[in-house]
Amino acid sequence: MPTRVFPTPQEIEVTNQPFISADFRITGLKSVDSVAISFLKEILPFGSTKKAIPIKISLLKDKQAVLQRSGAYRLKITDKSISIEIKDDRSLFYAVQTIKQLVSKTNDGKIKLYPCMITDYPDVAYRGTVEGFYGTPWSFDDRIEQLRFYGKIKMNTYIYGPKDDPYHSSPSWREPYPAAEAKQIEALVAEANRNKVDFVWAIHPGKDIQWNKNDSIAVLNKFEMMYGLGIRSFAVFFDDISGEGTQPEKQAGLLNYIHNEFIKIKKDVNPLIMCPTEYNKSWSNPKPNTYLDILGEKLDPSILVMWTGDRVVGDITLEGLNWVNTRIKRNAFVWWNFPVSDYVRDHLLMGPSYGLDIHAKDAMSGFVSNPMDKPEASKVGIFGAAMYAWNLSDYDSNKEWIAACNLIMPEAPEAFKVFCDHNSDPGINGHRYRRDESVESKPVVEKYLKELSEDNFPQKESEVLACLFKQIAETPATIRAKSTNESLIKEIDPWLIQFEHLGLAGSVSLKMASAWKSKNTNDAEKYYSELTSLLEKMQIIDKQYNQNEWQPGVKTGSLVLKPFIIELYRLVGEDLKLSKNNNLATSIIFTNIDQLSLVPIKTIDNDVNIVPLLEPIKIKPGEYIGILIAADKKIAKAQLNLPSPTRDWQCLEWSENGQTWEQINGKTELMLGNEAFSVSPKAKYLRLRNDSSSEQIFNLKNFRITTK
Ligand code: LOG
Repeated sequence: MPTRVFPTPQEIEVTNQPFISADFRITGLKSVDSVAISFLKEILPFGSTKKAIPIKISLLKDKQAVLQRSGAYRLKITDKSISIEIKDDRSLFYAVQTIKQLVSKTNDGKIKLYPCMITDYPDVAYRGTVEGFYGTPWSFDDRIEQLRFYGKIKMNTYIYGPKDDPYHSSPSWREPYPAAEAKQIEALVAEANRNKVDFVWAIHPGKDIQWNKNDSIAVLNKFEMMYGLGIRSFAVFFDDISGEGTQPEKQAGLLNYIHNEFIKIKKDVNPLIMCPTEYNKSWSNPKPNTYLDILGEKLDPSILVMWTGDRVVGDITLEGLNWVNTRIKRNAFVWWNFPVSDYVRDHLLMGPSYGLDIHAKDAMSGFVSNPMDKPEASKVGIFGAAMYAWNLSDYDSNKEWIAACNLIMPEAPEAFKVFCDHNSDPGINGHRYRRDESVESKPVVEKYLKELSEDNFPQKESEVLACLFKQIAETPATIRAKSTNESLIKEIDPWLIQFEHLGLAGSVSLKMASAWKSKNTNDAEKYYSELTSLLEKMQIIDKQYNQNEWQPGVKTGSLVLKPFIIELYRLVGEDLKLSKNNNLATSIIFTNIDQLSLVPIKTIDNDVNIVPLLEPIKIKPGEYIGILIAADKKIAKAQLNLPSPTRDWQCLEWSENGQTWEQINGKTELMLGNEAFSVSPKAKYLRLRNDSSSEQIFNLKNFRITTK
């Protein structure tokens, strides 16, 4: 049998009797896409002998609606002829991609093909990615490679919207790109076209837009400039803004203006896409006739509206889509925040793309994944998204995850799977988004600990886990030695280093527990101290690599394996009285704002920080945000940067017991600065409270305490 065709075609019948040929020729339609044809010529040898198998290209005659979709094709291969029926250029390109997957070569270089009949079309019209994360945007080379990858997996949309491109957002959205960058965009558009990907250029003007003619024209002018660079698809994002820019009537007014004055006038431009300010259910005003309904009512029906689901980061469900679709009066264009990691930068999200409803194909107009700032590593998650959006009912996240690992690291697929399997969960985060990790090892770890707690030695589990940790320790070297994908290795390098140590620490922890259980105290102590230095080494790696101001460090195996090792370390240490007075008490966030309750605290030596948030935070009257410091610490100083449009609501206070509070006067002006100020030596708590009678909004840039 030939290898599998991906994404899974809607209808496919393949025989298992291949034929062999060394010669093909094209007949039928003459004016077809030359890119697809030259690509076909790379796959199949073309000649003109009598025996050449004709490849006939014709238009799909079927009037079935699904076969009228862009990209639909029918491919019929027999040992006498190949017929490709197409709807458009994209169809031919996809049919050729499919042929490429079906072809194999004989020893003497001839082509081996299996007769088959495939009828294929996408379930979702727009499928792709949105480069929409915060942090360093992808490079030019990264993007070229992504566009080629999308062509292979039949994705047709790349939305360009990196938050940290100043020409996409404030301050420079009104300005043209500098010449060198403009040239690169032109080249990217050309590559996108070759791969039948719509390069959608997005603007993010809402931070400082003025609702007047000048700024409407400014958006239009910028779009005109981008049109000049070859862009034929446009988007306007209003996410993560506050104040003036958030008004739905004004947003709809601008978008309709762009639709009428630009999109409709240019005959070759795709429908406009917008990202609303209330882009997920948890942030939406549930009352009727509010933001989403106003957009639904006012926006031209052709404008596509993006949506991240019930939460910023979460599953996509039919129920959730139905909820928003009713309000926006159209099918939502899904912006899936996976595998993006800009809110958990010390983790990699390499696991399966699951949490996607396979019954939702008629409830969405598009489906794009927001990836990590690491383009190559993101391919695992993106592959799943592509398979899902092409054929929902066939989608199996685990099967596609395995296929992704095989495709992305064909030189070492097993090692790559091990790496991805234990680098999936984002850890505790403000979005409360967690992912499965170490799925097969988890029950073994649980059984192991249960047996230990019942005073048995889990011999079988110990052996299984010993194998696993050995494999983990060897995985980074295997990946480095075998993979030819240098960019990928570079992206994941810190995690490879940490992963090796995780494997080593795991192996030692098992030996330690085994010696301890068999009352071999000498060996147990020896392994204990070996484990201590490995754990210290892991801490050093965490402080040395991937340092950034958000979530610095390198976490791996953080859902199952690392906690397991720590648990063994604690058990043995306590029992043998070896623990080095590890003070487990830590500082915690002190807040009654729901959105913030799980936001982690980052402690480095005496520096205690609330991990900053990307999006603005709403604070109701009486709500507060602060820190309760670790039991054995004292507050030396504090430093805050919590910008807000107004400041008279901000009441800064400290407490010794969390019950009675003392106000710190005259400090609110510091809220915008970065100057440190001192706090009473008795303080254990420091918080900022909304002392006004209305809801306020602020950005959590810096909330830092220095302890002593
Ligand atoms: C941003 C996005 C960011 C993502 C994950 C949307 C529509 N906007 O909270 O730029 O990458 O969440 O952190 C967002 O998702 N804001």
